[in-house]
Amino acid sequence: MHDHQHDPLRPHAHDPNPEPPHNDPTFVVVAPDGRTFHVTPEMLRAWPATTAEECFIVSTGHGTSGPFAFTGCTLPTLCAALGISASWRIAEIVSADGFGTRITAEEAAPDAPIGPVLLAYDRDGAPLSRRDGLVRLIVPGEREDALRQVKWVARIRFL
Ligand SMILES: Nc1nc2c(c(=O)[nH]1)N[C@H]1C(S)=C(S)[C@@H](COP(=O)(O)O)O[C@H]1N2
Ligand SMILES: [Mo]
Repeated sequence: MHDHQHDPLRPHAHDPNPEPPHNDPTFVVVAPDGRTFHVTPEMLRAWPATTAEECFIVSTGHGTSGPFAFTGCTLPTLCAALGISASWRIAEIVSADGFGTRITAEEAAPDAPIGPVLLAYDRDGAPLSRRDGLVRLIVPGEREDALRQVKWVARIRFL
């Protein structure tokens, strides 16, 4: 029974959604000054790539999968490509099925202990399918419950 409103940025452990909410992998980026951008996987592929080796998706209900090598863009790379100032402190990342997490600027740094945090489009050198989560947020150091491994990123807001 739910006695509180669902907050996508504070999901509780649950059965992961296996089906993409829709087929368009385009996501919206909102800059701190309110400018918005539409970003496609093709745009991400044109920007500097980062690979995170030895990633695991740890599902509390369905066990662990991996290790995987995920490739994608870091949040600082995304911001540089879009001309968003590096002075943001928090990124709110929400999927099309209402699932999300917050990434701090410290966590987003490419050399952060929890990272490199990625907007991933490849897994083990092959394109992620939409069903696999394209575009998927990968937080390599999260090994508890996969609640930050957000599939189908739909909106990123930098604060
Ligand atoms: N958009 C979205 N991302 C999500 C979820 C979800 O329901 N929707 N479930 C999370 C949970 S609880 C798990 S265990 C993993 C499952 O990832 P997998 O489908 O790659 O195994 O995705 C995470 N990311
Ligand atoms: Mo999960």
